[in-house]
Amino acid sequence: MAAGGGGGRAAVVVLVVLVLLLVVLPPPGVASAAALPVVINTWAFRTAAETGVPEGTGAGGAVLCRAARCSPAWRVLESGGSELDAVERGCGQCEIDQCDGSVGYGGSPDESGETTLDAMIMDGNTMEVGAVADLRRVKNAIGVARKVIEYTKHTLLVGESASLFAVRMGFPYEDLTTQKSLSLYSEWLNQSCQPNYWKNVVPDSSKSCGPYKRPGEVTYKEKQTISQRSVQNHDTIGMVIIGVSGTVVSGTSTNGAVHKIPGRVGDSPIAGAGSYADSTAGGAAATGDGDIMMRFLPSYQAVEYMRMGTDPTVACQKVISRIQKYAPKFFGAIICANTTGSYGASCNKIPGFTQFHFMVSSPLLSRPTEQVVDCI
Ligand code: SD4
Repeated sequence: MAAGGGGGRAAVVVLVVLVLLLVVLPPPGVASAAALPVVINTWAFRTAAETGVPEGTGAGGAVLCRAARCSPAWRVLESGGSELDAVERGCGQCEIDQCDGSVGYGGSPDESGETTLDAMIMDGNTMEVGAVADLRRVKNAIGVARKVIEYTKHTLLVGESASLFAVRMGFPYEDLTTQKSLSLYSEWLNQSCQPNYWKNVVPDSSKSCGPYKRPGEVTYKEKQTISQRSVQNHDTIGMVIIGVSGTVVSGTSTNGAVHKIPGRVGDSPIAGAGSYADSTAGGAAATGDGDIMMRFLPSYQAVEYMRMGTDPTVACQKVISRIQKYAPKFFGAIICANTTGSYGASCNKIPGFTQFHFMVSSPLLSRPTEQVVDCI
């Protein structure tokens, strides 16, 4: 009798534990509402270590942002800030820290040696977008993008006029050139301006510097090559946040493609390309060779796949596959999150780029956590 009573109690305890586990833990791969908010961002752009000291240097001596500095978005949410505040702060810190030399000032000099910036921010509740492209002499590109939402009825401002707008909004004019960008520029000049983004011009752009002209007739066709951009000179910070109430926001910031032709704008400030947010479906952000990726509006497409119920990882993979059909050697990756807080990522496998790292913060993780996916 006593043994039977003990067995009964044990069974009840086991049952209670099982019920608790079912309530507390989300099923694998599917985050419950308890898992919100979620902050995800491209690359291992963590917010820097608690010491605030960068942990190391990347290719070309670029500072690698680690732990709580590049993405203090989480702290904004924790202190009651909005999701838009958080994405602006997270990407803005990367601009200050010049994450990997490809976000913020002093990176990716164009053909004239100047650094120019692209950024966007999107509110998935109102579907408002603020974006700046080819922004010159202003460091806080995502901050200016936010002002486009707050103080204009426009979506995208570009070039010198975007800079004038920024100054009117109180941002300082600053030189974006640094010793590093100057030396990247002079190395490139010394290498006969290789690589560059011209084709079908004279003199032959694969051998010499410009100025280039249209030839009398086109004498050769561009071959499909591995993207000039690569894991060595990545890349954009793209961030997606799903707030506790399901608000979805996204943002990007980058200094674009190194040695770009002046005037070139990449995918990052283009809604649906660089990122997309819709609080009725999810959010996505892309990174990589924007000249190719923007043709496919991958972030919009990923969100639409998620709206149809596709798992975020699969949505990301489907987007990458669509691009692969036309540009099998493109360099690129995408992160996706749906409104339940489930997330995923995918990337195109090319030599030297077989895995993609991204950062996740969520209540299920005790700290911002680097995650990795195999490219497809
Ligand atoms: C762009 N996707 O401007 C951005 C950043 C980049 O390789 O250059 N990525 O294309």
